[in-house]
Amino acid sequence: FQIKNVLQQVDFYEVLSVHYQSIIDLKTDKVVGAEALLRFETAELGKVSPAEFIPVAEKHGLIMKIGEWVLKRACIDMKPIVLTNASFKLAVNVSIQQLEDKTFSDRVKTILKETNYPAENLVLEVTEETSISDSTKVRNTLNTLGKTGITVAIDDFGTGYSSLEKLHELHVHQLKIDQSFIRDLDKTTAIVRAIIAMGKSLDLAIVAEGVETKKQLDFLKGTTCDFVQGYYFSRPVSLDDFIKE
Ligand code: G
Ligand code: G
Ligand code: MN
Ligand code: NA
Repeated sequence: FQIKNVLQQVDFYEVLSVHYQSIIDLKTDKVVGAEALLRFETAELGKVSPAEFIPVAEKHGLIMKIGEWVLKRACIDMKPIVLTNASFKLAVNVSIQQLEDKTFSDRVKTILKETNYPAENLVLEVTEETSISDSTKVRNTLNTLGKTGITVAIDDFGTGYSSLEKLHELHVHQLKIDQSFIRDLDKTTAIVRAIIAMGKSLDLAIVAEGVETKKQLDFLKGTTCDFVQGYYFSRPVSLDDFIKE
């Protein structure tokens, strides 16, 4: 209730900020991108995780506005980096509700135009849910976005129910293996190998999330996984700290 009131009554820039977490190329060990992660903080409520306030925003019809705010902020923030590193990719999370809105792809295009940010340098991350491949609205939005040159990634892969084959029919280019698989690698080695092999056979780029140890990294270096992300390299940090890193 309080989160809802704040989001409805206060300008987003007063309570929201965007942090960035590096994404690293496994072959070169170089930073090749960053994921934008929303942060919410007020004097009264303190820090509230997006896992808590995003569902509130979705429930009260605020997710489109918040999603546009994050995307625009992140494009402005990352533009200078893209200018000096043409292959740098900014990844922004979007919720299914945004993809179900038929104005979404036009709104994204407008933001890219306004910020003069290249579509080729943007990844939109969609959490894997059953509805992704079944919804015609989502399918249409992903197809339209795919044609603009934007990369579409399936986030938290392995936690939902979509088959890789179904995903391949959508305009999806990247899989992000859910961090729970990396955390429990002792038990999930075979699953992780299988996800990477299947993903690669469908020409998808693979990102492993939640890499926290050298051991996890060394395992992944022995696979054809493309990119890694996690506390071992960097936590999500403010723009200032990200630029310093
Ligand atoms: O950064 P953190 O681990 O607290 O993020 C928790 C969850 O919130 C993750 O699933 C992440 O994808 C999601 N999230 C973070 N930022 C955004 C955002 O800008 N939009 C949406 N839809 N989800 C976000
Ligand atoms: O659902 P999504 O993958 O977008 O969520 C990303 C979330 O995971 C962010 O909130 C980020 O803070 C968190 N995160 C990123 N790297 C690590 C990590 O190495 N370990 C853990 N436990 N969380 C991480
Ligand atoms: Mn994500
Ligand atoms: Na996510």
